[in-house]
Amino acid sequence: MSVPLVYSEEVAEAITAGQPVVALESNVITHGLDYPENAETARRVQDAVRAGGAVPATIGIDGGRILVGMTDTDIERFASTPKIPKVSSRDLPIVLARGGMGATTVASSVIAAELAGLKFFSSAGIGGVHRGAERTMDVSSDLIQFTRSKVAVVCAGAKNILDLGLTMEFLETHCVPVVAYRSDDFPAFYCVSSGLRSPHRVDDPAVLAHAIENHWRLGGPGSFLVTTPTRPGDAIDGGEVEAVIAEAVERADRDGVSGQAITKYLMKAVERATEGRSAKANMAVLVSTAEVAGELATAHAREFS
Ligand code: PSU
Ligand code: MN
Repeated sequence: MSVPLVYSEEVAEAITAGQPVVALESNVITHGLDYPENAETARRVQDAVRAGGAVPATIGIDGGRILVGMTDTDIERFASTPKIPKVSSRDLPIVLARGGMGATTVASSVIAAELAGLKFFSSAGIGGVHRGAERTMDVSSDLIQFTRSKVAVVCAGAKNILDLGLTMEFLETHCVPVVAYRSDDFPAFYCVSSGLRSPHRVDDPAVLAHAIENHWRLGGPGSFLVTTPTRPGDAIDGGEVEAVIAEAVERADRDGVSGQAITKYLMKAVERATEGRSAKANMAVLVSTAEVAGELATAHAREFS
């Protein structure tokens, strides 16, 4: 018996027609933004995938089943229902068995994408190695899942509340390809650059599609990471937020905030320090990443279907 997947009509039709589909996470809806901005943003992200030429498949858990594609009604429900649990890969079997709703992280969403036969997934910010991980061992399951699920992950890097140098090292050690699409550096979510150069730059979507397939033909067991930076006009200056983050990381340590709660704690600190500008930048990068993912999935389908 396999895990039940429930496809939205739009996604089911796209799969039948061989159209490109981009999977999206739902944890960003329930835990990343507040209502009603989260619902509005989730809809705009889906529209951005469509503008890129592909069909969006927002992933979520409901009543013991994995939703592959959400309607506007589903999105409204996920966005407005309080206390939907964050479901990462290791939580997935339990939440599915228990029933009820669950919001998927990048890790659990790529599991669902692979099960559903979808080759592309997009999220503006992936999880990574946390600052101080040498003491806390806080490394996101997202990174582990990238070593296991054959999905192309389009993102704007990861937030610089993480240790992006260590995150890049982890990806290298575990043979996860990283390509900066039409850019040179590994981006840092709403910052155009993390200050780290990406190991590869590719400008041609067709070349990128072939690189992704080559990874799997060569026996690569997991994901292929593609980064696309936010547009400079929507970006936040990395230097500006660095001091705030460093201070908030120390404060979190003193207050005993760790584990699953740390990301939200640090994001709120940045939001206060930038007087809400980071929230706007957050929305912009979610939308621009999804649009590029739609374009890349479309180019991939052109090469391989
Ligand atoms: N990065 C963000 N915002 C987020 C997340 C990551 O900028 O909301 C979420 C994503 O769903 C990601 C998850 O998959 O946090 C990683 O959580 P953890 O570090 O607990 O694995
Ligand atoms: Mn963690």
